[in-house]
Amino acid sequence: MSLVIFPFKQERPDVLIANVRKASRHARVSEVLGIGYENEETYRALETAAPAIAGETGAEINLALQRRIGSLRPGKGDAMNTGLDYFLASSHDRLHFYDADIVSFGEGWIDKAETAADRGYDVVRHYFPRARTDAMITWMITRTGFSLLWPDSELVHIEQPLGGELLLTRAAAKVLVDEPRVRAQSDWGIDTVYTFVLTRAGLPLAEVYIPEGKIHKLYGALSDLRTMLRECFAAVQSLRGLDIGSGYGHEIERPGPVPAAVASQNGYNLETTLRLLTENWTQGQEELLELFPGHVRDGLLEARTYPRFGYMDDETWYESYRILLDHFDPAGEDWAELLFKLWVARVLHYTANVALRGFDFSSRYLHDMVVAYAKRSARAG
Ligand code: GDX
Ligand code: MG
Repeated sequence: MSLVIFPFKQERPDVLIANVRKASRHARVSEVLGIGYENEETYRALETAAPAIAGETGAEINLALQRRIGSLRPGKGDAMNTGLDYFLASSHDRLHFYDADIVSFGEGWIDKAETAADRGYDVVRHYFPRARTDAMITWMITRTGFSLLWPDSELVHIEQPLGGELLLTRAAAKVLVDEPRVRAQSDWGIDTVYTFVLTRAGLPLAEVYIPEGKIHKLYGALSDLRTMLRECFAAVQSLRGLDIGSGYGHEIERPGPVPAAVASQNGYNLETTLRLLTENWTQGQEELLELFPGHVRDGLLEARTYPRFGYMDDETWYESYRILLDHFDPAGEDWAELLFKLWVARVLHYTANVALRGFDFSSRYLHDMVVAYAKRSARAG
């Protein structure tokens, strides 16, 4: 039987409770566990609702607070690692993780993962159609970094390496628990490190396609993603130099038609984002820019008064990323802000030159971009 875990931190209680109910109705699920960041309103709402859901569905519903396991900012990583320990101490065969804020979640998500696991996969990841300007950390940070650093590996081909929706068997959970890097990664870098460590272990991997998409709490401006960006980049950088082996092939379910709502959606507010390039400048950032090619330095410096981004094409992003890998200091505030500005410029360039051309064009472009990065990096050696 399976355990479903929802890590959560101040979410809409009605959304979390509805998701717990849906998961607990599934025939394969005998327990649902919510792992909260702290005992606040969402936590207490689930606590109150749990006995009724258990009565209705026959599944056990439990709550826990995340334990302090890692050494970075206490965040989603501690919650997921708390979940892994709970799972391995239980008698369940399989563990599912899902984000708590998904309004399109359904029993079908569990079905798809269970069916793939029945066919022998130890790791099953869900992937989704996403708005063409969504997933910009996934594409520009994680997938780009994986292509640069491990161009011959399976990592290049994983659709959503940051997705929080996945199934693990006991064997897969054991691999994660035994890896000190995983234990240390208490922040947003957790998804990156899970993906890396599971791939390095060569565990059979399937990705299943969820056609209705992941509809969840949206961010207002790109600035809300600052911390996630910094921690996801630092996680990739921390793995640099590790051996992963070459690609072993994994099953990817073919994507189906994309819902009109996803195909037409824009992921962020352009007007508020443009201003981000002009704000929060320090002398320290200006000095760090000396490390970058002349056109990046000059372009970004001009953005102090006018939001310029025309220089940040895919080639320039590749070069800038290499420099970031060599020099970025995860503890440095000037570095965090400079990384953020470079990434904003890259996202704006992509929006103006690619995303405007439509959903299919953008999807092809992004897939081609990471494969081209991998080829270029493999040639460079
Ligand atoms: N217990 C706990 N503690 N839960 C947390 C914490 C924390 O510190 N931080 C976030 N969560 C929960 C949150 O309530 C939600 O259920 C889930 O983790 C994901 O957080 P959310 O704010 O919805 O993040 P977002 O932007 O939707 O990101 C998710 O997708 C990204 C992606 O697919 O690109 C999340 O799974 C990311 O890890 C992933 O990178
Ligand atoms: Mg979310």
